[in-house]
Amino acid sequence: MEDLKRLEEFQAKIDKGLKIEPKDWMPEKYRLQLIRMMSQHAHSEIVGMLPEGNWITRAPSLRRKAILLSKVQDEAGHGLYLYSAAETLGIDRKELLNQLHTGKAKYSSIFNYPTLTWADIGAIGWLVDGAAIMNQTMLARGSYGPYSRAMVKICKEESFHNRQGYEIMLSLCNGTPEQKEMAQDSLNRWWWPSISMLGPSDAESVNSDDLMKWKVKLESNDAIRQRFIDRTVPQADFLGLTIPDKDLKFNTETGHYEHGPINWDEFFNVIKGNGPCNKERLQTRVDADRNGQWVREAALAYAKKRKEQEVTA
Ligand code: FAQ
Repeated sequence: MEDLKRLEEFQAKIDKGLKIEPKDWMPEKYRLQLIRMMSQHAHSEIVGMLPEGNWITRAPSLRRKAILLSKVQDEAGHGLYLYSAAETLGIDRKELLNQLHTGKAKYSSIFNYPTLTWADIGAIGWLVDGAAIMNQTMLARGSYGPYSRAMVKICKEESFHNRQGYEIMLSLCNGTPEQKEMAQDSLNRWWWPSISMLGPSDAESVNSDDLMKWKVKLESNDAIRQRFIDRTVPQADFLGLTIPDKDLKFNTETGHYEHGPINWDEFFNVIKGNGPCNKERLQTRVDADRNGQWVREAALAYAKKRKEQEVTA
């Protein structure tokens, strides 16, 4: 009875648009859903550094290199905010990382694709950050205080990432025919993974009902996907590039673009660990964790020593 009353009060608070804070009562399922989603998000930011990091040493100019370095560092910062925000739910960062390294926790499907050319850095900023922003501006209005607040700064930085990506595409499309071809090839490879990264169709989304009832997600996966497509197709037109979807057409009655079938088999195969780069990405993270162990130990030993010195002084 007590729990039922608390549950009603909790839902009433959410329905009023109030935030849930770490010390507030919350149903266990809400806590676990948030840990799942926020940690998956944090892991995505950290693993997401890898495909772009691959091009830092090969950026075509000092300006491009400085921008890319800054973007990749931003992603590290996003991961750290999100791990901190997830820790407010009573789980330790070590445990979260352990779940990533053992394959128990997921990270975004999109980062299991390779970055084959410089144009892929443009396509990631334009499409991947573009899709991420659509989703994250919604999450910034979500019910859990620490998550929604982390999203505000993250979204501002993602907007810069999105612009830098589009600017790379614009330069390539205004360049030589070979450069424009490189941009088109990149769009061909990143389009479908970018629209599927927004999650399975509403009919297949197992978590949406709970998350929407609790206003963690305010819109469904398909609604966000539609908004992303509607915004991105005119941008491709402006670049003079063709979206690789022969069924794509504008419906004048609904005011939306209709798209062809998404290959969900490929999506589910990637999230099961069988994408082109899954094994390499995970191994890189596991190695980075192991190689950084001595740094963490040294930092903790130093902090302990300083504390001891302060006590004796
Ligand atoms: N990849 O029931 P739903 C970024 C899983 S950040 C892998 O619909 P939900 C920034 C899902 O976990 C990108 N797995 O799930 C950046 C569930 O399995 P589970 C990451 C996915 O939670 C840019 C199952 O499928 N953003 O890009 C994916 O209601 C450039 C059924 O799905 C976030 O994480 C996927 N794409 O909706 C960084 C945002 N989609 O866990 C570097 C926060 C679904 O039950 C460079 N997350 N699954 O075993 C969300 O908004 C939601 O979790 C969704 C999925 C919308 C991703």
